[in-house]
Amino acid sequence: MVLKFYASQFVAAGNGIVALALAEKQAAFEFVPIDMAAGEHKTEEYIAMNPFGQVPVINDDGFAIYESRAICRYLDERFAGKGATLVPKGMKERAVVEQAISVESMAFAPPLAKVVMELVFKVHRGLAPDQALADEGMKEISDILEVFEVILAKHRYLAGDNFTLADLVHYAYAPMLAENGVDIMTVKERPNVARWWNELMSRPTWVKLKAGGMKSTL
Ligand SMILES: N[C@@H](CCC(=O)N[C@@H](CS)C(=O)NCC(=O)O)C(=O)O
Repeated sequence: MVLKFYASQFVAAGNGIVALALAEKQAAFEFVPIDMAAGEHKTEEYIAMNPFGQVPVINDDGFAIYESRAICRYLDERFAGKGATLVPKGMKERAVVEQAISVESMAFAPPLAKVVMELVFKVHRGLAPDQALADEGMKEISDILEVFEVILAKHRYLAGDNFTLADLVHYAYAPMLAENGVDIMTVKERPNVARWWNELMSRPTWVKLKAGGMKSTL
């Protein structure tokens, strides 16, 4: 029974959160690096696992699944009883986690993707960012973080006092901001967001992953 993890080498985006979920679950897996520049995510064999031709994918002994958040939920059940519990079993606790994940995917991720495109990807490619688009995205992110500030004044993490998938999904793109000189997650005007984010960024599983990359543990 081999669980294979297909992703790019970069600990970021969907690849990063699946790698973090695997680390949190202390899961043994075979890492299959996908060379996207060479189009390895567009081969017939790969498309058979993910018809969208995107990373990440996991293949659990012939059962292939894509979409990073769905993969994380699967891993939490697949490795139930090992490592951190990412999605609690209680109906109400789980609903609160799902509520926060919905906010992340529907409200937080879209403006974040806009800002990362303009201020990270374009800059790395030597292209001029569209500053108006970036500013619009930053304003949308700030508006959401204002609400996070209220939520995080009440408890340590987004869905209560335990680290859950609600927090984990935020590792996808937001770390790229500070890595590229854009500070929005730790501004002093939002002390509870800053406390939460600093805690996430210094979480041992994340620090180890960023330092060592997607380690194969099989
Ligand atoms: N919603 C998907 C997004 C996956 C995604 O956009 N993957 C990018 C890399 S971060 C990709 O494979 N891009 C190549 C392509 O679309 O051809 C997830 O969370 O897994």
